[in-house]
Amino acid sequence: MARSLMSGNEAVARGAWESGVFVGVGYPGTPSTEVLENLSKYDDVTCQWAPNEKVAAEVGAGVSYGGKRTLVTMKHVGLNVAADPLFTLSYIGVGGGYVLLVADDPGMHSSQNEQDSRNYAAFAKVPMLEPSDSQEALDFTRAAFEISEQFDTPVLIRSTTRISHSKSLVEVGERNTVASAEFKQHPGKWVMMPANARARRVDLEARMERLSAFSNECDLNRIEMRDPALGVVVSGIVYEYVREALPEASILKIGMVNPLPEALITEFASKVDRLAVVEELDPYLSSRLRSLGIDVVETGLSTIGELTPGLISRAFGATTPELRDEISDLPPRPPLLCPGCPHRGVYWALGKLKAVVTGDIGCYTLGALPPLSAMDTCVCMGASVGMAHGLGITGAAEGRPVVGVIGDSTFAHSGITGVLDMVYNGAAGTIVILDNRTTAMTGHQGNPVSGKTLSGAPAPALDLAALCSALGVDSVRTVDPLDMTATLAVLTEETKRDTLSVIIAKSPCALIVRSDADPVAIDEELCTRCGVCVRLGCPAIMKLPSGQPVIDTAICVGCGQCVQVCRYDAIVTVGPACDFGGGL
Ligand SMILES: Cc1ncc(C[n+]2csc(CCOP(=O)(O)OP(=O)(O)O)c2C)c(N)n1
Repeated sequence: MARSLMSGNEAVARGAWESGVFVGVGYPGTPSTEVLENLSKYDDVTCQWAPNEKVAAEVGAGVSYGGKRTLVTMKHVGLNVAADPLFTLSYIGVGGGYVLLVADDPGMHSSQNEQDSRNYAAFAKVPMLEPSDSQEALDFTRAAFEISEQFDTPVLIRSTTRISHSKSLVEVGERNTVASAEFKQHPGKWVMMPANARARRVDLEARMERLSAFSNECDLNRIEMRDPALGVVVSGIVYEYVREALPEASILKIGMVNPLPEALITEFASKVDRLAVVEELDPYLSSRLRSLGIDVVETGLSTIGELTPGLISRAFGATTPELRDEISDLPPRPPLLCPGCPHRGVYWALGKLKAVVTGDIGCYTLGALPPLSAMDTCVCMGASVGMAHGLGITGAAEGRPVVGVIGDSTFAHSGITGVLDMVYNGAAGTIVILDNRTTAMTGHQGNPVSGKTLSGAPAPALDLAALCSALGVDSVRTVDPLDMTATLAVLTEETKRDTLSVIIAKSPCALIVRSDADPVAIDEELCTRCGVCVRLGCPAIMKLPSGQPVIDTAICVGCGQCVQVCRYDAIVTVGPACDFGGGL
């Protein structure tokens, strides 16, 4: 059997491919993104980015009803967006196997909140599998497709950042060819109107009963008996941590976290003197165990953020081995907009206008950080538009313009309906679409605005200006945000309107279009150390202890934004800094 070093995300993709998956569909979001990117490398699978997770879940449903296997991928907050179809898909069940991979982000490495998606499995009444390493990521994905078809249900796989992004050895197999069924009319199953749904609701409970029996018998859950003095119940990455922190402890490793193997849990509890649950985020397992009448010892471990072997070891009073929690001697590296980032020009102009800026999620969220400090809110994808509308209604900005800023991918994801709402309700305000031609934050995925598919093939690029005009927006203008003067002028004019306007700030991400401009440097004779260039927050511009700003020509891409804000003409072009052309 061939072995390969794989991340959890690569292994899920491999498991789906081996399962004969026909279509992979999702929306990018850390830490889930690479699942679909890897699945798309297999020639015999159709893989697509959808504009958002709800659409992805529905495309997957269509594939499944057509009798083919499908993998749907998203990050935890994406499941909020996809929750509407999911909660009814559980009634309907599947044609071909339907597996939805959701990746949680404990510790919020790259997310606006922490969510424990295990709750979704219980809430939506769908089975959920939770792997502990890359081998299980592959094996559980294969198992998930089997369970989906055997029990006629969508199946969730829950990953977390450490599973998705850590690599371990995986034994890989061959691709199964799955017999395909054709779509057959079956209104009682496919059409969820009240009369049909009431019947399926009863079936759903019966299915969960059958799945509970399966959970007790399957090899996804297992008892590892060691010292019976302490038994620990775990799932996911925490299994690895507990093995390292408490090598003598007996373990009940739960791979199927919904429905739980209640008989197995009771059996394990009877075999150990003390029973503990160690889990990241919500007390999902411990509260279920307590509701079974099982005594669970308090560990004192936090329900906030990630666990580590060190934290677990200390919670159980263990002194050895010495487990380090984090590498504390690394200098902090705050995230920054890249040199040459076109978002910077918009934030500079918004700062000049003292605008109240409702923000959104993407690279441009970094505009909230000093020195730009030009974004006042950030909630979830698409929220900038609705919030600009709501804040506008209150009049609380007291004469300051209210401006919503939203990236191109985010606009396609969930900004369009917000603009429609503003038009429909006669709202005033300004929305800036930061069109950098890509989904930069998650690694430059194509989207409906960029006109590139997941495989990089050309696709029709959404004409944002035409769309906004068609929605009924009074004024739609396009600017190049690298032209700071023009951007400030357009923003000044548009924010004075008492109707709705949309400004499309269009310039490609500095990481996708390589600059051929020469880098710039500061002429210290002319520089007055006023600090305006430093306040652009460009990583290429630093301030020496003397107060003198200097430009690191090795990372300057010559975008010219600092040249435009310098009132003393002290920033000048120099020759290429390095033989790779001075660009990124
Ligand atoms: C519901 C949801 N899905 C996915 C994500 C992950 N995510 C964060 S920002 C972003 C898109 C950013 O692209 P864009 O709006 O084009 O802005 P850019 O990063 O290019 O500036 C995505 C997909 C999320 N935070 N929430």
